Amino acid sequence: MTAFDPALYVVLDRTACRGRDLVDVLDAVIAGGCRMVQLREKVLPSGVLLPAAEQLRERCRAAGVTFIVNDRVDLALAVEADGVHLGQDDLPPRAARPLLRRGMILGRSTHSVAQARAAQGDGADYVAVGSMFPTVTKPDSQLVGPELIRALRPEIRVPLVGIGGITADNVAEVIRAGADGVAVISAVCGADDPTAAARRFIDAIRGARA
Ligand code: TZP
Ligand code: MG
Repeated sequence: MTAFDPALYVVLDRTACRGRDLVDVLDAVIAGGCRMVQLREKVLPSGVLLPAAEQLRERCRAAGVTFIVNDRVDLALAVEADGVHLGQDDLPPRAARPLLRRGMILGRSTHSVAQARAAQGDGADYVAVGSMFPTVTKPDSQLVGPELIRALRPEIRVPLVGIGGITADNVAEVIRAGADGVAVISAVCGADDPTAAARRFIDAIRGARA
C-alpha cells in the first residue's frame, strides 16, 4: 500500500471553504505542512465534480501529498486518487477492496469498538474514529470522545485518525489518547488563513507527541 502521513489530514469540503476555490485552500494547507487531504463533496454529482477532482489530484501529485476521495469509489478510480474513504453507509471494505487498484488506500469511518474491529478485520488501511468533540459540520455524528481512541489503541494496528470538532486547542487530547493523526474540516478549511491554521495544528500535534 502507498505510504501516507495522516498527522494532519485535511478534509476539503466546498461548504466549509466558504466560497474559496478548493485548489487555493489545498495550496494553502500544503504550505502549512499538511501531507494528506480528502475531497468530500456531499451534493455535486460526480460528473460536475470531476474537473475539480482532477485539478486537486494533480496538485497533490506535484507536492507529494496523499489524495483521498470520500464516498465515491468510481471518482477515486477515474482521477487515480491514492485512495478512498468510506463511511458506515458506504460500501464496506470487503466489497470495495476488489474494485480498487493495487496499493490504493482504503479508509473507514467508525463510531464504536465493534465497527473499528470490523474495519481492521475487513482490510481498512486506516480507521477514522468520531466524533471526538461536538461539531456543527456533521451535527448528527455520534459523540464518542478521545476515550474511544484510547480503548482502541491496544488492539488496532492500522493508523487511528480522530475526527469531529477538532481544533488546534484540543488536538493534543486526541493525539495523547493514541491517535496517529486527526481529520479536520472547519478548523482549517473555514479559517481566515488556512496556512496558519494548518501550521498551528502541526505544531500542536508535534508538541503532543513529544
Ligand atoms: N465525521 C464525523 S465528524 C465529521 C465527519 C465527517 C465532521 C468533521 O468536521 P469538523 O468541522 O472538523 O468538525
Ligand atoms: Mg461516506
